Amino acid sequence: MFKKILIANRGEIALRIIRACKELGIASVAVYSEADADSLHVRFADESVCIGPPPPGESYLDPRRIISAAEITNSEAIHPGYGFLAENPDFAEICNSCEIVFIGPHPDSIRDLGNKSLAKKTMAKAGVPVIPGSAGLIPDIKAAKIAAGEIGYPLIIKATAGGGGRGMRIVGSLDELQPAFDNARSEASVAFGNPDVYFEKFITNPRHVEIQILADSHGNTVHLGERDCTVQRRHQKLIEESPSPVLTAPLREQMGKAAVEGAAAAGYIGAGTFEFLVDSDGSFYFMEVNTRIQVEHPVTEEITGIDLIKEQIRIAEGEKLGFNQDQITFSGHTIECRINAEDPDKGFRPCPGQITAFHIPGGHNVRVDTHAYANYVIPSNYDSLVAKLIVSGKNRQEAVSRMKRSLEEFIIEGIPTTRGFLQRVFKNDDFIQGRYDNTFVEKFLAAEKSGLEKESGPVAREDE
Ligand code: MV4
Repeated sequence: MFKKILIANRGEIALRIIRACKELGIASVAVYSEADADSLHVRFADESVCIGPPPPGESYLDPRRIISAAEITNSEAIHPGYGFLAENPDFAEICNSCEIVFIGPHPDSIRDLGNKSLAKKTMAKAGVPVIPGSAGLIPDIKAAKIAAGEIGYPLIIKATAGGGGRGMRIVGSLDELQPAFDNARSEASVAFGNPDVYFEKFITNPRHVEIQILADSHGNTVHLGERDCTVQRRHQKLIEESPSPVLTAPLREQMGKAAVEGAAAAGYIGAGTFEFLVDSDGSFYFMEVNTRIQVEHPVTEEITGIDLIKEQIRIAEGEKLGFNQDQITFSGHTIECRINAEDPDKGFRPCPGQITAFHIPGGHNVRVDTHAYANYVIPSNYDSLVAKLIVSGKNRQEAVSRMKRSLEEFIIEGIPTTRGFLQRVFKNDDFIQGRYDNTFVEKFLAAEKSGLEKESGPVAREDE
């Protein structure tokens, strides 16, 4: 077993990893920037090292500073959390060459799955359904016209180095093709240092449903069901839940099997997430693999009872998974809301600053993952996540009602947050009924603006 792990991250996820280390009897090392000296991850870790000034490039994103901190503290392994260096194959490689275990997949897996066009080919070869589109990269406008002729319109242009919605272009007709192709390539070149793009048929009004997998280094791979992350705004997830309101048991089994077979075919080791689009007639298509622990992982932890961070650590130690697919069971319903320091009235613009009052909701089946506390100052250098509110119930109706109650109890003063917006979503009849697609937030905001959005009445009692 590892004696000491360095956490190359900050905020709630650093705390989450420190908690797992404590329960496993592993010492933890926090790294922090000058902007995070008063952060809870620094207080709760066994040791801490200041790694530089507030800009991420000079602290959390600099492999040299992280590796130095690991070496001076004799850390045997590094957990990267999410964001920052979590999906950087070069960093994973540097860790391994310094004889520090990178808690995550092999660098080659991160690199190959980070190439979205290659990942799609790998998955198609493994029998995973993929979105119809070009066989690979589209090198020039001549190839673009041929591919577009085969795929038809509307189509979507995606950057192979992109992901999470960055660098995409929807093309409605032939006359839009050339400018969209040129713009997509130059945007991808600037954003990712790689202009390569591929084409797909554009799926209208899909849902984003992702499958969590775990794979050990002994060839065992399992899935832990799905998370429905359809409620997003500009590719930022706002609400995640499991089970997905649209998945039937056979569909869950098919998608789970596809993810497990895809992971096995890629030789994947560790925790991973297979993202799928589910269209309005229940067909599912692979999109991409996230090779990190995700923000919304607690949703899966609550419905399965499995601690995903501990599993990541055990897998990195070379242990076998302690369960097989049949031993993984799903119980009840879990919903997560992300509470961000953003002003929904001003286009969700980030609003860092001092939290003057902070009270978290409690009671049965309520979990709050946060690094915030009263008088904490949210620095302006990092993301705006203040807290994840995760509630569970015996069914969706109970979880929805518990989320409403918990959002009401949550007090955050001093900064604008997304709490009030979330409260309004939980009064929307379509949301309450689980009827939503990827255009939900946009339409909800438009309806509110025009005064058409009306609250649903009181939720029917369960015995009615
Ligand atoms: C798509 C799509 C429609 N058709 N691909 C957005 C996130 C990134 N991983 C891929 N995304 C999409 N890919 C095809 N072929 C629509 C989206 C999309 C989306 C998907 C799920 C949830 C919200 C979304 C918001 C905008 C676009």
